[in-house]
Amino acid sequence: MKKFPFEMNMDITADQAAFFKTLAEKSDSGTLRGDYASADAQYVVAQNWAAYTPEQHALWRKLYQRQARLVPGRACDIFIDSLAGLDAAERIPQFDRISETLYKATRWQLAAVPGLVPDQTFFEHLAKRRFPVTVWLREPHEFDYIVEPDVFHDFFGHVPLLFNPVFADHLQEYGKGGLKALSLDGLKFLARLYWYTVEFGLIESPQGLRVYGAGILSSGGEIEHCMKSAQPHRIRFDVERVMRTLYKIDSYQETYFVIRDFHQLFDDTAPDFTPIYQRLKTLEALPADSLLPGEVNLSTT
Ligand code: HBI
Ligand code: FE
Repeated sequence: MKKFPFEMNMDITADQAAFFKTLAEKSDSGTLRGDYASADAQYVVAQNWAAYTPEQHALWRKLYQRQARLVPGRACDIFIDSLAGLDAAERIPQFDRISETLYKATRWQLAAVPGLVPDQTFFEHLAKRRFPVTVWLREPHEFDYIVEPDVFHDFFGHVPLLFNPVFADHLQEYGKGGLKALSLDGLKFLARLYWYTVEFGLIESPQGLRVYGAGILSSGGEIEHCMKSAQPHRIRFDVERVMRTLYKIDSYQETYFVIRDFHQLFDDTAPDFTPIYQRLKTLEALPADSLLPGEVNLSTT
């Protein structure tokens, strides 16, 4: 039986206690998937790379091959270029080695974690330019769908973008903004921003729309769906609109928000969100499939 930190001799904050309580209630097993027993106060663990089995490396290779075939013409250039430099096609990467390369590029590093970590901890890592990457890999029967993020989602989906200096700076600012949002009761608004950008964002390119969101890039189905399907809306990114919009975690997205470039993401999310949170608290949230008057559905080509 896995142990939560509150069962061990470890001081945890109210935020952390609430985190484990809600996640324990949400999952069938009553426990999170990862092994939190050896985590330190920042939830960092050793990756223990030598313990991955040949079968796990083989499953990684299959996941990687399927996704790598899907990204040309769909993922943004920085993703494709960075991925190629990571040498991660054959086996689960060693985080320490990647951290060295990444640090030289944008002064970011990876932090090995047992799985989901409390919001505050997550934001603290980002604010210090450390990206939390889950150490465990899904099982073969979960090839197409997992409930909690695993090493394939976290690494394949998120790490390549960290090589872009503007995106890298944005994510650090997001972490600082997250810590601030906790004190302003604005977390749900900021979580929507993360969802519709870092996880499911699209970006313009001279060749048409491209994907930069990790939730799409690590998904076998959504990468095609978000580019080709006539169903979802694809509308211009607007901070307040995004923060007002509900999202679904168990289906393809009904709306994708499109940024012009990573400078837009950085610039538009730089201002103090305090007045925005205040305004949003007085408004109804919008359903995930809303299209408001004046909003234009963009073509993907
Ligand atoms: N923990 N490991 C991990 N990865 C996440 O993406 C993550 C998390 N904890 C909290 C969290 N995300 C949310 O707070 C943000 O998505 C808003
Ligand atoms: Fe993610």
